[in-house]
Amino acid sequence: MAQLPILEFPDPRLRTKAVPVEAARLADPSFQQLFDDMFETMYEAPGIGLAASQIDVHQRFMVIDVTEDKIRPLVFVNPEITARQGEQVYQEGCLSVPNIFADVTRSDMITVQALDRHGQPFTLEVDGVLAVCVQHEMDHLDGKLFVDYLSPLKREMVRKKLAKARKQANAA
Ligand code: GNR
Ligand code: NI
Repeated sequence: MAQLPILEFPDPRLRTKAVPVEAARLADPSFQQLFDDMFETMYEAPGIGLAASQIDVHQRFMVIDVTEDKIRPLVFVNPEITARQGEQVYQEGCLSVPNIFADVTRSDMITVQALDRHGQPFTLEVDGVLAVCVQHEMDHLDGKLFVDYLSPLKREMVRKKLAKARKQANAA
């Protein structure tokens, strides 16, 4: 097991559009190791989701566990949202935009189809924070970040705040 470094805004690599996973690759032990390492990285952060894009792997998969006790680890490979209903506003954060939080409006309830870590297709109807997280991670796979929903002025303030925090961390 290993913790992986997480790319941070405004790293241009976070803007990469991820390509579909070839399902045959899931039989590869190194791919399975990657899932385990992503869960370890997410749990240690701590976070409730992690998209491959954030660890500089530009293929369409992500891991999520929104439970307090790490009892529902979910892997989504090649996820697609097939239905949406309603709207919800949730205060989001992102491991690639540390210590920044902002309200984002997304679909309230979604149906998502994906492959699990072994290549088995599944369909899940989700709402609440899990629905938020699925949409947030799928945005990463398209090179999109939650700060993109903010005004350009606010996004620039976020960029400056992170640059300052990094500078201070390096000076210490
Ligand atoms: O850990 C995370 N928490 C979170 C809170 C509100 C909305 C979305 C998220 S996802 C985030 C982890 C992350 O950055 N995933 O890409
Ligand atoms: Ni994120």
